[in-house]
Amino acid sequence: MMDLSFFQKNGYQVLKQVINPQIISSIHTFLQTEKEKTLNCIQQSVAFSSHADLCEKIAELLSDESNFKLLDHDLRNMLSGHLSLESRLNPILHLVPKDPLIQEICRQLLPNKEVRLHLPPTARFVLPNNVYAATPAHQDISYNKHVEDFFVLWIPYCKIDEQCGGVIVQKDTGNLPEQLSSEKRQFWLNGIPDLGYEKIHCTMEAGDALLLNKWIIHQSAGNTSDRIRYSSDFRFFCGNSSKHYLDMKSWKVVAPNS
Ligand SMILES: O=C(O)CCC(=O)C(=O)O
Repeated sequence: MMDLSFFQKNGYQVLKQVINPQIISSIHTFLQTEKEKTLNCIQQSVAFSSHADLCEKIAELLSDESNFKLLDHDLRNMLSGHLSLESRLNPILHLVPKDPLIQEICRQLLPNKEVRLHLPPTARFVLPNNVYAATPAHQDISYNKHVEDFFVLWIPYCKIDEQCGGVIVQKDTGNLPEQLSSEKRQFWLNGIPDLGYEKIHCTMEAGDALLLNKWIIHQSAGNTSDRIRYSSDFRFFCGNSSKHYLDMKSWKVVAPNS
């Protein structure tokens, strides 16, 4: 049994070296290739000469929110560092839920329940200084109203240090009720105002994973390094869902109302 008591008490926990190096390497290679496809797609709408040039253009666009609102949803998704839906639905990402250690974690956190994986997982490539690829402070409950009992596993495919960014959690918020005051959103939901909790940047090595419960307030830390940050997050849940999920017994994709 893995010791998940810190998570149970605090709503987050960095799990050291729980993801098999082969899985990290296969998914990392996949994400690198898919990132190229995504950048080619972006190039058709926003011409850029380098990653730095693209990030400057994104920042420029962002400086006028009304401009940004006019952009197509898929383009905004890509500009915010998300890979395309097609990439995120690739079964290579199922290597994570299929791993016996991950299944053990699921059994421990959702005992005696049929555990399912929300589809698609999120898969991100965060270019250095892409200011738009950053989630404001939120609780995952606010983004996941379609499932009741769930937890998130955030997995980086590179070293996460002070410069590369990643996830900042707010200490002592693991049992806080939902703080969202309005469902209104531009792209991200409006950030939760600073409530004064201590902020902890979860630095990690490739192979580590970050567990988050649905209440913990967290946000992205910007990527100020010269490396692209690759990560994915998996939402494991039990019970019903009104969206697609992966059945973790039959490994079949289940559509809503089927
Ligand atoms: O990857 C990130 O930048 C933030 C991830 C996050 O906030 C989340 O998974 O809810």
